Amino acid sequence: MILIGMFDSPFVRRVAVSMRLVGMDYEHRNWSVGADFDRIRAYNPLGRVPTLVLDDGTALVESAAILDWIDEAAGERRLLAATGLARRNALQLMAIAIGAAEKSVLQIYERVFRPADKQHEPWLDRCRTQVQGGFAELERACAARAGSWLIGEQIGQADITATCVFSFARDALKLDAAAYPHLAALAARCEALPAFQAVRAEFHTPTPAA
Ligand SMILES: N[C@@H](CCC(=O)N[C@@H](CS)C(=O)NCC(=O)O)C(=O)O
Repeated sequence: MILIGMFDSPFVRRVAVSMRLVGMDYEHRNWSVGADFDRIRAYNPLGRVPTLVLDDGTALVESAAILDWIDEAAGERRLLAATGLARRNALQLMAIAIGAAEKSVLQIYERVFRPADKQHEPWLDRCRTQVQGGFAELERACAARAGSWLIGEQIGQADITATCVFSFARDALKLDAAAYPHLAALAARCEALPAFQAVRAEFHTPTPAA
């Protein structure tokens, strides 16, 4: 299998961490959404990452859909409960985290892909408010489960996604981690694991292809 995308992306990283945690091997293509846009489009019509190319050549796109496939293939090692309240609660936390990630990425793209005179501060402020709202909600969930995993008794997809998004925002947006102490504690616990350390990358500002 081939995983396309850089590990500074929280979407790519949550897929990479998950594959490691369930024991799946992959080759990595460290392609940038800026400079390698055309190479990525050869596998994904949207030109986005993550893209996971299966051994039969099928290219899976969109991190949630890829994680769904990983969980199905992982069987008992799955990272998201198959049914019930644990699944619903985890999906809600993941949705909040991913929403915060999308609004973080949009702030970066406003600066990278738009000329300076076309950047719109009120839009950036709205994104910042949304990111803060998302992290505040995750902080409440982490505080309620302090010292434990977000759902259940072992690490799961909610922990992985919350950590990948939080670490990304801290690196890329200089998010004030001290404002979210319980989330920071969860992230520190996850980041200490080999599966996270193996796919850690400094944030790299994409450069649009010429
Ligand atoms: N909803 C998508 C979001 C993926 C995403 O936004 N990836 C970024 C990299 S962090 C990307 O491909 N950006 C290029 C673009 O959207 O044109 C997912 O979960 O996979």
